[in-house]
Amino acid sequence: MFKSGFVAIIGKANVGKSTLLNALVGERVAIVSWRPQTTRNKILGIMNGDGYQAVFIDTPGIHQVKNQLSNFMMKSVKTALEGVDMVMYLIDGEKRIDDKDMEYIRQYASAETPFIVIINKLDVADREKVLGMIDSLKDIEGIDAIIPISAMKGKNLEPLKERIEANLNEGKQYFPEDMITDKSLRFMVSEIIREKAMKYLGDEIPYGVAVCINKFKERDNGLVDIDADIVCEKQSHKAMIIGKGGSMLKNIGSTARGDIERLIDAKCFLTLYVRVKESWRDSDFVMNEMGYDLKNI
Ligand SMILES: Nc1nc2c(ncn2[C@@H]2O[C@H](COP(=O)(O)OP(=O)(O)OP(=O)(O)O)[C@@H](O)[C@H]2O)c(=O)[nH]1
Ligand SMILES: [Mg+2]
Repeated sequence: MFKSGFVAIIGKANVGKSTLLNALVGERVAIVSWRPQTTRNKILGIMNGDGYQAVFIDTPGIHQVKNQLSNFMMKSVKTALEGVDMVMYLIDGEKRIDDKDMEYIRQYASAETPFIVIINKLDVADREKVLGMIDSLKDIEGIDAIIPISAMKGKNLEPLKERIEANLNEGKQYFPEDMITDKSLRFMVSEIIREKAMKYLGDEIPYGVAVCINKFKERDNGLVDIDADIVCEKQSHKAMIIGKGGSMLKNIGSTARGDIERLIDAKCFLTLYVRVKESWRDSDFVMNEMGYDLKNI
C-alpha cells in the first residue's frame, strides 16, 4: 500500500520553517535568511520514502498584516492549511512561547487534522527552557506529538519523519520521484537573488525588494543568459543596492551566480538591473506583475 499526503509547515517568522523544509527534502528548495519574513510564497517540497511520498508546504511566517504584500503572505498561510493531512507548528526553542503562539496552537490542536508541535534550534536552545516549553504544551488536547529538533544540524529528524509517515494515508504518488518542488527554475533563480539581497543589504531595504526574471535563455554552447530586475521602493534604496562603484550589486550577483550555477548545473551569465517601483507592496497591479497574485493564491 502506497501512502502519501500533504503536510503544512507553519509558525512565526524566522523560526526555521524553510530550513526544516530543506532538511526534510534533502535539497535546498526554499531560501533561508536570518531576517524574519524571508519566505513570501507557499513552496512545496517533496520527500520520497520507502513506500510513501510526503509533500510539505512551506509558508510565510505568521505576522501582522501591514500592506498588500503581507496580506498576500498571510492569505498564503491560510490556503496552505486547506485540505492538508497534517499540520506542523514550529517554535524557536531559543525564544519563548508567547500568547500568539498559544492561540494558534490551541486553534490547530482543536481542529480535526493531525497536529504536531516542533521546537526547533535545539542546537542552541537551553535544555531547561525546552523542557519548560514541552511542559507548558503537554496538557493541550489534540497535540499528537511535541518534537524538539535542530533543522539546521539535522538533529532528531528521524522521530519526526516517523511521525509524518504515520500520518500519511493510503494514496497516490502525487509527484514524480525526481521532482523536489512545484516551483519553476525561474522562480528558484529569482529567490536565490532575493536571498543574497536579504543577506547583504542593510535593514529595511530587503523587505521592499522583489526580483523579476526578464530573460532565461540557454545558448547553443550550454551557457545560460539570465537577466533580472531587482525592484525596490525608493531611489535612495536603489543607490544602496548598487553600492559604491557597483560593489553591492556585484556582490549580490556573484554570490547568486554561484548558487544558480549549482541549481541549473550550467554556467550562467547573470545581468542584474535595479529598478524603482514606489510602494509596489501596496499596488495589486505591480504585485501581480511580480508574481504575488492576490487573486490566485
Ligand atoms: N541554530 C539554529 N539556527 C537555525 C535552525 N533552523 C533555522 N535556523 C536559522 O534561523 C534563521 C531563520 O531560518 P528560516 O528557515 O529562514 O526561518 P523561517 O521560519 O522560514 O522564516 P520566514 O520565512 O521568515 O518565516 C536562519 O538564520 C537559519 O539559519 C536550527 O536548527 N538551529
Ligand atoms: Mg521561510
